[in-house]
Amino acid sequence: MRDKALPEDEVMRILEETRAHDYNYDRFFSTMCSLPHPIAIRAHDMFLETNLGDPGLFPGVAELEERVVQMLGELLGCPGASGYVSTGGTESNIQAIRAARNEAGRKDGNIVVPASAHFSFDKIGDLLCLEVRKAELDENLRVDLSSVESLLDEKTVAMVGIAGTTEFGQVDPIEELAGMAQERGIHLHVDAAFGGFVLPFLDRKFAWDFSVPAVSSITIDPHKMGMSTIPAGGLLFRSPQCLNALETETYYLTKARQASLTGTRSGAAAASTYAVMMHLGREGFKKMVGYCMDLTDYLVAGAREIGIEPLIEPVMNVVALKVPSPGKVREELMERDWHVSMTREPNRALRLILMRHMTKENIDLFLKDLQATVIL
Ligand code: 0PR
Repeated sequence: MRDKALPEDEVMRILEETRAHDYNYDRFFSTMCSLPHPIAIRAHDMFLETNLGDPGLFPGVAELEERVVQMLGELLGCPGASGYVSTGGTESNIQAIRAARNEAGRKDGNIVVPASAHFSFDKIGDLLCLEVRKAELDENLRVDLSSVESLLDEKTVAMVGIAGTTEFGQVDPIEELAGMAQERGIHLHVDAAFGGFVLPFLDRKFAWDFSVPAVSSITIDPHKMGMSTIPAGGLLFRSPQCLNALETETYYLTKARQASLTGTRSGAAAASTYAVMMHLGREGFKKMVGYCMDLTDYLVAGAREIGIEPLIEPVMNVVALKVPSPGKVREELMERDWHVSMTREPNRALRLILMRHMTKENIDLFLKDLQATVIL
């Protein structure tokens, strides 16, 4: 740290200069985040210094968080759901599995997740000392049920299904997983970090949320398709006991017990999420998701015109394109200032997410570069 103070203007100049090194969203096909809705930014600013870690000092924002949980519960088929606004999908997944493990009361357990699970589940295995068993995928890149079945045993504390996989945007057969979970009395967690704000607004309907009786918990991220500011995640439990299984005593705070993973946590995330959900309503979200799906269809049609096929017919606004040497193609595209990512082996492909910051004009430009790059 410096010894002497630096004038504010000077600091701001450094910040601006450094900020200019960041890339711009309009060239991003690789991100599940997007530009926050303007009302989210206003709400975020308004609640910047609030701390939900000590909610007795900020009962106003604590009330907003409760309303967010209530609205998310309604959206996901369980109006009385318990939960809280977390920092994102990783925290929500950690906490869901931690609750399941604590409820099961065993420390030497395992969890069964699809091979397509987000890497947060590898962190979970390490943190919670659980064995992470990965079930194979079927030809549609959904988890294979017989593979799941073969991995379950008496030490399984949780099963995971994904509603909107990170790489393919695919939805696992949640009802069938729920059947297995119910039969064995195992906690079923649904990771809808991405799909949670997509699936309710698609014309095509899936059975994946709390309307499926054995679904015990859901991760849903406002900072992905919820148009909120970062860091805003959501964790919901069907039963309040699960949330209780996460509580620790907080001896000297305004509230005697705390279920969140972090202590100090920004109320800005809850305010921002609340503002967007109230302002847009289902109608606004349907429009935004419709826009992203329209972009998805446009991209896939354009890719097909230049002879490039998707790995699966897109279910939501995530597309995996089959190209030769995807790693090289990605590098070439990055040189042309396009940011795309890749899926894992054995289904290596170019991965694109069509978020609300994308436009058809930029898709046209991108497809031209993609064509040139693939021919190279
Ligand atoms: N579950 C699923 C299904 C996810 O897709 C993700 C993240 C998570 C959990 C973890 O969420 P947090 O990152 O909020 O903890 N999916 C994106 C990914 O890893 C996150 C992301 C967002 C990555 C923006 C890059 C980026 O630029 O691809």
